Amino acid sequence: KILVIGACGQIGTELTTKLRDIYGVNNVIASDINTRNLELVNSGPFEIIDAKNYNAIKDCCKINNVKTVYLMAALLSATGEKYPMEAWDLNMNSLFHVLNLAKQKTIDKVFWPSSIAVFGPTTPRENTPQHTICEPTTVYGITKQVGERWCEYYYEKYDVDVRSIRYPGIISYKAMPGGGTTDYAVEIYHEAIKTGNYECFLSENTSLPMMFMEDAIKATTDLMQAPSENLSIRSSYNLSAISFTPEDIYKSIKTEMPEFSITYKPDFRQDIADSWPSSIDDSVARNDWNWQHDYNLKDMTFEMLKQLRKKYNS
Ligand code: VAH
Repeated sequence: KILVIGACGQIGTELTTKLRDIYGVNNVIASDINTRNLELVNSGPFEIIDAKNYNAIKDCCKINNVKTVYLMAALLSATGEKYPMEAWDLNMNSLFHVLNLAKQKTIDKVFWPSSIAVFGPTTPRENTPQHTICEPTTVYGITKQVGERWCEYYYEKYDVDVRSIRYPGIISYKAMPGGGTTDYAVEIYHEAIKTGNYECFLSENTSLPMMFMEDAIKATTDLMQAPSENLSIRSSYNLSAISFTPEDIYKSIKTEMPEFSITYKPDFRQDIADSWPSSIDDSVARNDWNWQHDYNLKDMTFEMLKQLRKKYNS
């Protein structure tokens, strides 16, 4: 069976649904620290698990014969700057718990998300390579950089089959993102439908690597299904699809909604965004497990606006 920790989050929500489509509802246990996503809670097996609680995770795995864990719980970049020690505690200890369960063979496969946040201001910003300088300047980025080192260590030292992706910003319509710097790229679509204008917390020319959720979920399940011998990276794979700026999104929304307006009011998240690359080289993922993104900005905008109109019944 499969356990998704942090299943109520932005990625966890859609990942759980996709895994249930592939493996069957009753073979995928969703868990989170609370039941904030009632639709998910009522859609199949669900357990309240605090990702910092080793025994809670171990008991769930043993009782339900869980063999694969997707660890999706974390405090993201913006929240991590407000609560540094909580971010270190959750992001690191949850990873240790799951890696140790794999080391002792309670489970036999782990997915753990990393992020473009592992890169910092000294990293080459254009087409950032798989192997490069990583001096992250956020707590979140530090936890992801160190987490990658631990994943590779557990693979090399204890033969733990842990797999990871450095997610770019992810845009989706089903569940809201939780405290990230790229959240503007989700909020802007909601505001376009709800109010017709958006005050953006990043400057108009801030280019960041981004991806539509459908592509992120495809990448995650493709990586987890790839033959282990094909994988040359056990820290975390660079992955990207599209890079764009707030102005690019604004213009793509405007083609469908000519009356949409935007203002720019950068806040503390501008410094975080400025420390990250503007585009990523994901050729290693494309070579190792045939990664290929499907959605460009135009397709994503079309889908986001269509789905959000339905959601807001407008
Ligand atoms: C964040 N959405 O903004 C997350 C992600 C690449 C960014 O890690 O913190």
